[in-house]
Amino acid sequence: MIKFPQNFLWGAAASAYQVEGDNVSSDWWQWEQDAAREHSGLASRHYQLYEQDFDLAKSLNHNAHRLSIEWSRIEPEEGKFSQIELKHYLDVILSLRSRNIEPIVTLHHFTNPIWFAKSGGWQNRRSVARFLSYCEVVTRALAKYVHYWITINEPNVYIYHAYILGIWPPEVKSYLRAKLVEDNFVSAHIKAYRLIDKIYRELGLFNPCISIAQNVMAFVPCTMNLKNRFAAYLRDKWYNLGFLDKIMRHKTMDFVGVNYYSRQLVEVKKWGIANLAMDVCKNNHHPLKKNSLGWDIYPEGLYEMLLSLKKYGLPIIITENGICALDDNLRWEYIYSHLKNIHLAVENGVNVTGYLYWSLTDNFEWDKGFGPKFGLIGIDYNTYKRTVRESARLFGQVCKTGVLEC
Ligand code: GCO
Repeated sequence: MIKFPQNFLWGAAASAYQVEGDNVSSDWWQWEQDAAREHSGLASRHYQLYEQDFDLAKSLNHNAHRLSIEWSRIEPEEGKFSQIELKHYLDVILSLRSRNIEPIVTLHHFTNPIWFAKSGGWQNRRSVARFLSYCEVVTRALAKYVHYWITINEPNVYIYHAYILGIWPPEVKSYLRAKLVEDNFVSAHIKAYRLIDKIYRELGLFNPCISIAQNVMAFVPCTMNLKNRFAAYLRDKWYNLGFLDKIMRHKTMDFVGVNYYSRQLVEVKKWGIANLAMDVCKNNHHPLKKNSLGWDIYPEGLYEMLLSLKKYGLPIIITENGICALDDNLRWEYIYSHLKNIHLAVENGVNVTGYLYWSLTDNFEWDKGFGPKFGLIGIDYNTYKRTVRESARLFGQVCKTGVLEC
């Protein structure tokens, strides 16, 4: 029997664009219309059905839920803030609180307002000021009911897909412009942290807990030659820890938000910058079970990562961990094995204070569409009927007791 610490945050995570539906003022919505892509459309209709979803989360003994605020709803035109949408998100937050579920609120989860994207998005040096203006309006509206804030979700994933691979909007392929965006993201987080903190002090409220949600991967050398080991080290330093180190230096992180999914098997063909940064093993060496997107299932990577994050001396919340799978037995096996590795890290002195499974319901998996099924709760996209999966009930028992039966 494995017992997790008292007051552990247990629940699930989601993002507005992937679950709400009809986010028509978002750059992603426009991008979907411009190309023959799967449209997010009504997504999981969470905008209308959030009370139903939170009833299910409550029935599954969740005491925390991570959501994001859709910037393009709050500010569909630059400088014009929607009181109706601010009220909607206040209702969502109060709906969680009324069920004794702790809201963990993300301010930026990959999507931007169309007007922001048209002005150059995060490449524009005014992007930071624009983001702060949005953050101020939302923070003042929700501060009283929100203890946990995530300023930016996975800046590394967003930059990699949108500015290096160029497969997400705005489809740029430029290391230089990626670096510019990263600098603006770092500045945006640091200033947003200080702004949120100032607002809470002005309002005479408790101290909020503010961080980012950082995607981290287990970079594992395929063979232990120097190129592979050096590349794995570089990727860990840049991809996993670079942003965290920067915001830690500016003392703008109250906990470490960690999104962990998988392993990357590093096999570098030759000594070259792009090779060291990107080459992976394509021969399926050291094969592992995979999710339906082909990502390796590698729970021990989370243990190793948590040990390396101990250096920050801060509480750590697993803000995302999940699997897309048609076989729900594999979903429970994934959850169980990752929880075991989290607990092993706790036994080794790592201060993990929460685990949020990605995701509460099936949802829109960005450029992959609705195919990947991550949800604890399945969605029938013809009727929007919710079906609680067996893995959700098994996880719900752990949420209730804090105990993982061996
Ligand atoms: C991410 C995002 C989520 C994804 C999830 C599965 O980590 O990329 O936070 O929006 O849907 O991780 O890929």
